[in-house]
Amino acid sequence: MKLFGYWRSSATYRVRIAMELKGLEFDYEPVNLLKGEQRSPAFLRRNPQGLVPALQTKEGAILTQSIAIVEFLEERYPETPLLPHDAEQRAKARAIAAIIACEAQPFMNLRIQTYLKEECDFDADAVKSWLNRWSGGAMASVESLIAREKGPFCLGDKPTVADAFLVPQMFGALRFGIDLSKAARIKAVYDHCNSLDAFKRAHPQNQPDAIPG
Ligand SMILES: N[C@@H](CCC(=O)N[C@@H](CS)C(=O)NCC(=O)O)C(=O)O
Repeated sequence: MKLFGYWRSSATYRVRIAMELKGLEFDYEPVNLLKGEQRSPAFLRRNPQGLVPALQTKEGAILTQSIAIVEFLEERYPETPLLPHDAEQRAKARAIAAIIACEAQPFMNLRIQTYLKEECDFDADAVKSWLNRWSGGAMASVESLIAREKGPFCLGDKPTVADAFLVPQMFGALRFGIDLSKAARIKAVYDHCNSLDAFKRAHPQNQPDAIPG
């Protein structure tokens, strides 16, 4: 398999975590978002949406959208499942992934940030308060969903898709200076995940296209 992505893209980071947790081998082809390579004709042929990640399967199909890619990996490679056995917990894991992918991360996206700064004249403070309201609000919902869960991960003692989505979101939240003073359980899960080899291998700073920082 080949993963097209960008080191600091949180949606790519989700897929890397899922693949690492499942022990899958894959090649990685960087798409430099800052240089606009996601809009090149070659990449648009792979993903007409002009977004990373895209995953080329062993059969040569190109899959897009991190939720769909992770669900594909779960179906095609069911060993080391990333969805809980219990149906209610499974729904909760999917809900956490959906809150992050649909309601927290999109506001941090490069094209949205560029729009705010270039077309809405948002300065750094305005961007930060906007992000705190919308992304921070979604993170608060995740915190309340997992607050009473036991175990070192979002939902118990095994990593699930909830962790694969939460860790990149937290990485982005720290980068964008989102207020996390009321996210104690999220922070504990984040620290635990980052102590594990699979999460370390998936970390943005450990990618070949990373800019050391
Ligand atoms: N909903 C998509 C989001 C993909 C996405 O937003 N990718 C970002 C990087 S995290 C991107 O390619 N941005 C390029 C741009 O904004 O031009 C997914 O989950 O895969």
